Amino acid sequence: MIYIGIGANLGDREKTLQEAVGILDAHPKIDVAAASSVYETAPVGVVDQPHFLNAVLQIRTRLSARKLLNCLLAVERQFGRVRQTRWGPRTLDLDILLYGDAVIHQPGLQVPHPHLHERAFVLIPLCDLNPDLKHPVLGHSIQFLAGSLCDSPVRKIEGLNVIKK
Ligand code: X6L
Ligand code: MG
Ligand code: MG
Repeated sequence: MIYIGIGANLGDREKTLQEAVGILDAHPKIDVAAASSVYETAPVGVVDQPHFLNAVLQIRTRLSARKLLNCLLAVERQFGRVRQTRWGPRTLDLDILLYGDAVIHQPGLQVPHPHLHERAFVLIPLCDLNPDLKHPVLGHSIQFLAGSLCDSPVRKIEGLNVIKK
C-alpha cells in the first residue's frame, strides 16, 4: 500500500487539498483509493508560521517511487509552491510516506518518510486509514507509534473531506 501525506498552510487550504487530490486522481496511472479525515495541526520545525491542514491518502499506482515523486513535485508547482526557507510555509506539500515495504535512500527521496514515526500530523491521519500497518523499518504499528507521540495534538475537522464525491 502506498501512502501520501498532504498538507497546506497558505491560501485557501481546504480548496487546495481538494483540488490537488482531484488532480492526482485524474492522473492516468494514479488512483486515489482512500483519504483520512482532515486535521488542523500546529506547525512543526518552524513554529512561527500559519497552522496546517493535513491529511493522508492511500493511492494505487504502478509508477515507481521516483516517478511518483516527480509527479507530486509537479502538482506542488501547479499550486504555486516556491521553495524558499527550509520548513517554511507552503501552498501545497505532497510527501511519499510509505511505498509498500520499500526502503529507499536516494537523493531527494527517502521512504519511509524520515519524520513519519514522530509526527502527529502524519500518524493520526494514517491511523484513520490503517492503524495496524507496520512501519517497514521500525517494525511497530502506526497505532503504537501514534500512542508514543510527544507532538502537540491535532484537531480533526468534522465534515471536511478531501475527496469530493
Ligand atoms: C527539530 C528539528 C524538530 C526539525 C523538528 C520537523 C523539521 C518536521 C521539519 C524538526 C522538523 C519538519 C508540516 C509542518 C512542516 C506539516 C505541520 C517537517 C517539514 N511540514 N507542520 N512542518 N504540518 N503541522 O505538514 O515536516 S516542515
Ligand atoms: Mg512534508
Ligand atoms: Mg515535502
